[in-house]
Order: sequence, then C-alpha cells, then structure tokens
Amino acid sequence: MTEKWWHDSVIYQIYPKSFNDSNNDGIGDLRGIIEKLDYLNRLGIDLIWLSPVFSSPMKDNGYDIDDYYAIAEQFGSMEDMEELIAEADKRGIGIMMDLVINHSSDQHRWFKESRKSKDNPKRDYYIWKEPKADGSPPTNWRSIFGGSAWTYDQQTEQYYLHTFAEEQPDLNWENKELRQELYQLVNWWLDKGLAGFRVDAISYIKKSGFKDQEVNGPDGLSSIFEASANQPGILNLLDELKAETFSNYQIVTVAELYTEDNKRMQEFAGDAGPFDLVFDFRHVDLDLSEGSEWFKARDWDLIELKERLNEIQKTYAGKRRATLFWENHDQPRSLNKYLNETEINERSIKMLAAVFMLQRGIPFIYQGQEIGMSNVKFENIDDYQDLATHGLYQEALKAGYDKEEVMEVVWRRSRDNSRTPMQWSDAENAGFSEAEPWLKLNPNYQQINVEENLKDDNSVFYFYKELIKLRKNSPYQEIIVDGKYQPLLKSDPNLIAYLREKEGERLLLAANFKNKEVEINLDYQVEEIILSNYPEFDYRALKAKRLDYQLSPFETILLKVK
Ligand code: TEU
Ligand code: CA
Repeated sequence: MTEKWWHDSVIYQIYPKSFNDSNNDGIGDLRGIIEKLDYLNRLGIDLIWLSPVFSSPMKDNGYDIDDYYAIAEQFGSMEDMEELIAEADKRGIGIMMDLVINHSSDQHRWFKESRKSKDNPKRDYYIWKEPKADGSPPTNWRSIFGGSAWTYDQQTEQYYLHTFAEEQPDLNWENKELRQELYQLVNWWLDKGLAGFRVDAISYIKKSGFKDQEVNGPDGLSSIFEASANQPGILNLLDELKAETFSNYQIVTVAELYTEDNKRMQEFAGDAGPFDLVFDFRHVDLDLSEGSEWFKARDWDLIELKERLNEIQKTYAGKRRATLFWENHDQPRSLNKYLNETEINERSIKMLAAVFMLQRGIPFIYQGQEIGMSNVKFENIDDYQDLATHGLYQEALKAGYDKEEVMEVVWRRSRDNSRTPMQWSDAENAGFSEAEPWLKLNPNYQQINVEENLKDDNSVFYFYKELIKLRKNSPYQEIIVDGKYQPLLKSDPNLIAYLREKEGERLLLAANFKNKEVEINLDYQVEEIILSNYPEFDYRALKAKRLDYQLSPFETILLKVK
C-alpha cells in the first residue's frame, strides 16, 4: 500500500460562525480561529476542516456562495485567510476548505446572468425547465430542506432546480464551460497551500430523467434523493474533477456522499476513486425514519449500531480508509443521540470517544465534542436560526403534527444543536464574544467549557488528547492507524468490543454501553492496560489467562492482548 501523508491524521472540524469571535460582533471569524490555534495544537490535531468561509449572503451559513474567490466579510479578509493558513502551518496544522460546488448562491453573478434571459451565455450554468402544462413545477421533486425543488422565475417563465433552498440553485454539471470555471477556482485555492477539501453534497451533481417520482409524503412530493443522488454517469464527472484538480496536488479529499450502496461507496473512495475518503452516514442516521415517517424517531439498539459500524469498517477495509465520526455541523450532538439524557456523564462521554477514535480510519472531531458539548432545547422556534430547521418545522405542521410534537423533533434533530457557540469559559457569552452571539448559547456553558476542561486532568478534553496521542505518538500507533479491524461480541446487547491487529500484535477495545455492570468473558490473555475511563481503578485482576471481568457502568478499556 502506498502510504499517504494523511493516513494517521486526526481532523478537527470548525464551524466558523460559532467558533470564536475576535471583533465582538457576535459572529465567529477567521481571526478568532487564529487566536485558538494553540488550543487546537494542544489537543494534538493535524488538520482543520473549515466549513465554508467564502463570500455568501449566509442563507445557509456559507453553504450558499456568491463569490468563490472572496472571503465572507463577516469572517474577515483574504489576508486573514492567508494568515490562518500560515499560522496553522507553523504549528504543523493543515487547512482543508469546504468545497460547495453542487450549487451556488442565487446572488452569484453567474446566476444573476443566467436568470436574465433564455439566451444568456450563462443560462446553461444552471438547470432551467419549462412548467408542466398546468403551470406547475416540471417534476414533483421535494428539496432536501422541504417544499418543491423548483422555483418559478417570472423573468423567463421557467423553473430552476435547487436540491436545497431556493437561494441555492444547482449548477449544471453537464455544461463544460461551467465545469472549467469550477476546476479553475479549485486550483486557485489549492495554489494557496490548502491541505485538502471536504466536498459538499457532491452526490447530487448528476441529474437524470426529470420525471415525476413516486410520492412519498403528505405534501404530495417525492424526495429528490431518488432522482438526483448518485446517478449513472456521476463517476465520469468526478473523475474529470479529480484529473483536472486534486490529482495534481498532495492533498486529502473527503466527499460528503449520501448512499446506502456499499459498491458506490467503494467506487468513490480510495486511490482509484475520485476522492480519498467519503463520509458514510449509516451509523449517525440510524435514528432517522425514511419516507413519510421521517419526523418520527426511529428505534434502534446497540446491536444495530454495531452492525452499522462494522459494515462501514468492512466497506473501507484494505486499501481504503473509513472516516470516523459521531458529529458534524448537520448532526445533533452525539451524547444526546447515543445516550439517555440521565446517563450523560464524564464516563459515558469518554466511552463514546474511545469507541470511534480507536477504529480503523481517519477520525473527525467536531468543535465542542472534545469538551462534551450537548444539544439545546430552545422553547421558541424563533430562537432557531437554521433554515433546514424551519423547513422541517413547517413540513411537520403541514403533516398534521402539533406544535409540541414538532418541538420534540426540533430538539432531537435540529442542526442548531451543534451550532451553538463554542463554550470557552463560564464568562459572559461563554467567552465566545463580548456581544450577544448570533445564535443563543447552550445554558450549560457555566459547567461545560474549555477552561474547566483544561483545569481538570480527568476531563473529556484530556481523554481526547490521550486518544489522539495513542494514534500519533505511542507504541501502538501503527496498530491503531493501520491494523485490521475485527468485531467481537456482535450479538451482545450491552457491549461494544473489537480487536485491532497488525503483524501479530493485538489490541482489544471493550466498552460497556450501558449504565449498569456488565460481565465480559473473552478468551484473550491481557498483557497490558493501555487506556481506561476509570483511571483510579485497580486493574491487576485483569492480568489473567482469560478476560473475565465485570465492567462498571460505561467502563471502557483498551488492552494489549495475546
Ligand atoms: O449537506 C448535505 C445534506 O444532504 C444535508 O443537508 C443533510 O441531509 C441535512 O443536513 C440533514 O439535516 C451539506 C452541508 O453539510 C449542509 O450543511 C448544507 O446545508 C447542505 O450541504 C447544502 O450545501
Ligand atoms: Ca466577528
């Protein structure tokens, strides 16, 4: 296997708007990130994935770009961005940007041109279609944020397509000139010394058919997913993207790819595919129902979670690598998803950390995860800023849910759960800003914050630091980074356990997912105890011919075994 420079990397995701505000306007910014580089260095990460900072009207917090060659004013300037790249580099940290090229903002000059007339040279940069005979949208596709995926434009009496919000028109990848413009901007940014890209919503760039699909909701629409995700021919487009851009640089790329098809995933990731890595969402979306039931919480149990995790490991075994993550800016906080509210504590949080960080792949830590930040419950829907949350709220009301039920859905799944400002201290506004933040804080910042974490040797922060160190600088790094993954105790309803193995050396991770004592019995001889979330415990009893042991609630151990 050709080793890549990033194979042992740990990546930290920053959502700039919520990370740190340097000029006290209530909005996080690039200089705010520069101020916190030493903190990130202390944690030990290698790469930062920066959610979009390009010029944008901010309908979707930067996932709606109106100029790919400029930085959003509220985040700073191009000089700030260059300084961030340079300052990060001084600390051995690389910067990955977020490449949003499935769509642009409707305020992009291309779209402004495109909508002017049917024969405008930029018309074909976007996807325009005639109305149906009765004037209704060309197809019954539902956008991902709710409502029709088509918006009518008076000027030319046609509809344009948007997979996401109407302010995010989809770019027409069938247009060669458009593709060349995209490659040009990608290379322009790579020449600034980026370490790579996270590539947004890339499964949607190829559309096919433009036909009505089977209705799957009370709104009479059909999810756009079926019609425009991972369509035949998408690989040709992506291979061209790679050949014209990524392949000429020593970078790492990770694609956001929604599919349940293992083969598709494998085609996308790895040396032969268009991307180095892909995000696979099977394990984080296991609480979501599909089709018309999508508001309902889906029941799941630990056995199913393990199946999904193991399936992911299998999909990216061998030459590929999995992405390891519990959280990102679209997901609620992991503690609230995987643990019962009364069971969230330092031990259970560390358990979750160890379980994902010690698998085979590239770990992604989302800002605040390293200190145990959790979901919020704003009483008033107006306190939510995310457009997808409001879309979901409206859809659910239309589907006949009452307000209380809808708020339950919002509390469980709103993307704002993970977007509340970073909790730096117990000072006013959590030390995030001296001004009122753009999104309300989680009131628990008084207890849960970076300052508290740094004071306490047993904090979640230091546990993450330890996990990173095991991967980066320890006698076990090669096994953890590269060793084979073998699931154990697949049908145990309480425990997660797996083996990691390289050249005859073996590590065993055992985690009690439950708030009760659980027995573990395995035929391995323990040689060493490498890590535990019960640091005060006396483990001499473990050093026996067999692993027969009573795990305390949420107890998690990493062992060297024979
Ligand atoms: O997300 C794509 C995507 O499909 C998600 O919107 C997901 O379905 C949803 O967030 C679940 O609630 C990417 C970005 O990660 C997201 O933040 C953007 O809003 C979206 O693309 C549009 O650019
Ligand atoms: Ca600011």
